[in-house]
Amino acid sequence: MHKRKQLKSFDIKKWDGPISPEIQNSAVQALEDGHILYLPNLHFLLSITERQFLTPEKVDPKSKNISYDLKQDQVKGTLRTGNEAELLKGMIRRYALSSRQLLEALIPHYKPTLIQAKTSFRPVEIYGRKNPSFRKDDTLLHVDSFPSNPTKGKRILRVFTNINHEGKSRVWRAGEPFQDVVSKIAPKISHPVWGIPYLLQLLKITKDYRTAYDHYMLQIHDTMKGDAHYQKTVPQEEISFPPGSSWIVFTDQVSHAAISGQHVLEQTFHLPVHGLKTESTAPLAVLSKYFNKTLV
Ligand SMILES: O=C(O)CCC(=O)C(=O)O
Ligand SMILES: [Fe+2]
Repeated sequence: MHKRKQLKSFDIKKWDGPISPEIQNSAVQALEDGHILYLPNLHFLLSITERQFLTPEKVDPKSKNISYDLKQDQVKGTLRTGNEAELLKGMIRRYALSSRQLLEALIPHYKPTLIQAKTSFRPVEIYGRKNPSFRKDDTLLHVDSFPSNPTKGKRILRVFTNINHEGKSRVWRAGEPFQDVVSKIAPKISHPVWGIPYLLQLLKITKDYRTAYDHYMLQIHDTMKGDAHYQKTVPQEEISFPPGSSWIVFTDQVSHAAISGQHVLEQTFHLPVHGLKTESTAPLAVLSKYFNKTLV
């Protein structure tokens, strides 16, 4: 049996609630404390025609996932066209809307500030997948931070659902609490260099200004992944998410690695720190305290 102290289970069966205030309160607290909310009975139903999409075929070889932007109603990363592309888009769009409904029902406190970002469908087996750089290798423990996408302190909150139809779990590893990541990793990282963030933005390497916060988060991400000794020796536990289960996690806070599995749907949300119930556990607050300065 796997130890499951990182997980907090909630018996939720519907995407659109209603959910009692007791459950709402314990969910938001567990999430902000750095737990993974595990919803073993929340599955996402596919139609018979949608099941044809459960294959790595026709994924654009340049991108490992198929991504969807709800605002633009646009899919990227698939070689499918015409009616097939429309059906695929419909499936991912339904997940985008369902995961939004879920968060609004489960954590109404976030509703006014929650920003919906990209949705993804991940039909490629992650075990043994080749990565262009260790920085892109999500089988290594990391906290999320993306080089071209500064969040300027905003949180990264993600909803995942395993839609595998062959009984295959998604296997993750979860590492140490964010505080511990910072005390071990932060002493090794470099500080931002004056002028560089302007240059990165000017050259469109970043989509926005890379704040000191984004700089440190990216350094932590890269340093964790690049340190083989850390990867091997840090306390970690394996977690299996079986088909038909969902989970919600602040991936900028919870150290995680995705080891194996195929076919998940994922929705990313951003949340400004003032939208949280407790700001003190946010990476922004932890890092500002550690470096004793304002980071955004
Ligand atoms: O695909 C997965 O299971 C998770 C990969 C990962 O590290 C992430 O999406 O942040
Ligand atoms: Fe990640």
